[in-house]
Amino acid sequence: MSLFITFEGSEGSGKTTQIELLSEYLEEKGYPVLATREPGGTSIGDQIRAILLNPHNTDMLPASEALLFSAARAQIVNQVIRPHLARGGIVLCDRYADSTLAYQGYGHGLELETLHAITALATEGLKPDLIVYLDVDVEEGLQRKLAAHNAGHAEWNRIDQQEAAFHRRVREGYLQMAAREPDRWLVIDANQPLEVIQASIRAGVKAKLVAAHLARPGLPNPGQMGQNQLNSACQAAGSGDPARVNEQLAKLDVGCSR
Ligand code: Z5A
Repeated sequence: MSLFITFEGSEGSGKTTQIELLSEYLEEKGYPVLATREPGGTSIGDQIRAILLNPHNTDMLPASEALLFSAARAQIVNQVIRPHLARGGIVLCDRYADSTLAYQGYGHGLELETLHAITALATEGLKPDLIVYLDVDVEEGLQRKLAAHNAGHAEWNRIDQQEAAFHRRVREGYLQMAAREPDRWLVIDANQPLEVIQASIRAGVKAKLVAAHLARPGLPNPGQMGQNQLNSACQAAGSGDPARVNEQLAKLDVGCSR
């Protein structure tokens, strides 16, 4: 059983923090977890990252950005993500293709159809099972990132320095994409305390683990009844209420931890 989970959100939304907490939790449960990030995660990807985020590269065109992010993505998908999924592991990736749609598409105004085509080439069609979107107010996120930068814990990169209107378009783009595919996107209010956000993420991941478990060949078909309960569990996860999702999962005749 493999699971591919990506984390999306504006700067300072808390992706890195939440991935670390989720990774520890899943490892404790015995799952083989690989946490990685974009751009980067491979030798070539890290070199591309340095070009992309260098604050001095102020004349970089949006099209160049889209192609460079996609080149780094092609490397990480082929060399890191697919191999781990093929071994039955769980991949947690800090940003993925939806970042290109949000930043280069909605943010910079590049044509979404073209970006979908480039992305399909880079990912060979690999899509996440779950996209966790941490929705933070743009100003709050930028303040968090600036505070982390001033404390020496984060870079202040070329894309951070875009104007606030750009960051608002990015957020709006994310919300539109999430609204179109509610079964794959888990939208969480990231203005909340860390533990509340983590509890909602775990609830959503548990629901996906149960779904992946049920889909394994050789297991009894959950039947319509089980499927309905599973759908309720996934919807409860979307509501951000861990108690509700646990209640729904308990009605299913499967465990969600190994
Ligand atoms: N980009 C793109 O344009 N196109 C693409 O295709 C891809 C990326 C893949 C990568 O930057 C940039 O590339 C990114 C998008 C663009 N834009 N920018 N800038 P990056 O990798 O350097 O950074 P990032 O992905 O944007 O993440 P981040 O800004 O570093 O933040 P984060 O990982 O989401 O948050 P964090 O590091 O966990 O938390 C930030 C601070 O907030 C930290 O001090 C935390 O302690 C604090 N924090 C976290 N959660 C909370 C809560 N809940 N309350 C209070 N404080 C909190």
